Amino acid sequence: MMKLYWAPRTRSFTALWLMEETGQPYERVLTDIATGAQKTPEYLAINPMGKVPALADGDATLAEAAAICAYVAERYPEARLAPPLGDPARAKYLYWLFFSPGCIEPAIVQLATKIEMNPVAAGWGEAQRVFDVLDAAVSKGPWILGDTFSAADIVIGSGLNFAVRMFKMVPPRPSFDAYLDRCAARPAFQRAEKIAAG
Ligand SMILES: N[C@@H](CCC(=O)N[C@@H](CS)C(=O)NCC(=O)O)C(=O)O
Repeated sequence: MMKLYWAPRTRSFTALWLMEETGQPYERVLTDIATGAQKTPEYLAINPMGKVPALADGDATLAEAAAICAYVAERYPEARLAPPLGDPARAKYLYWLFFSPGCIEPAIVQLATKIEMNPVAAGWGEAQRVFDVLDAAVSKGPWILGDTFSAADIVIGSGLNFAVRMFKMVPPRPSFDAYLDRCAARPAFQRAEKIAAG
């Protein structure tokens, strides 16, 4: 059984939502970041960054919420959380999976800190453009790939939920609200929210 290392009210929510969507049993290992449990030698052997979430699948271990989503979606193909190899939808699936850590996360940090960056040199360009691109993508709906829900929605949806609804670092937009309402209506999202509340 996979083991998910998590802590309440953190980015662990992404991995909790993911595991709940799979319908597979998993063990939750509470890793209390308030007590430094994420910086013990045992935990650093799993995630040398000393952050949650992390996942162990037998001897295989990994961290980074988006990577965990990609890994689990492939391990449980019957959960249909990723377009299969060879499906053209995989191109956009991978694009959005990487867009979150590559563009959304740094854009959020830039908005929160107001640090000026050269948009040509910064990999995410301009924060405003990141959210305009995302706005256009989620406006079409219902999901980021159109009719098919995927692990990319878990990564994008939990990131937006974190930034727009929980921490109010990104101004709301009608398209974000409608998309987040669709995410929040999923039973797996609701179960994960209850767990993540601690
Ligand atoms: N890039 C990581 C970020 C994970 C992260 O920043 N986790 C925070 C909680 S939201 C954490 O574990 N902080 C504890 C620490 O840094 O000591 C991911 O996407 O999984």
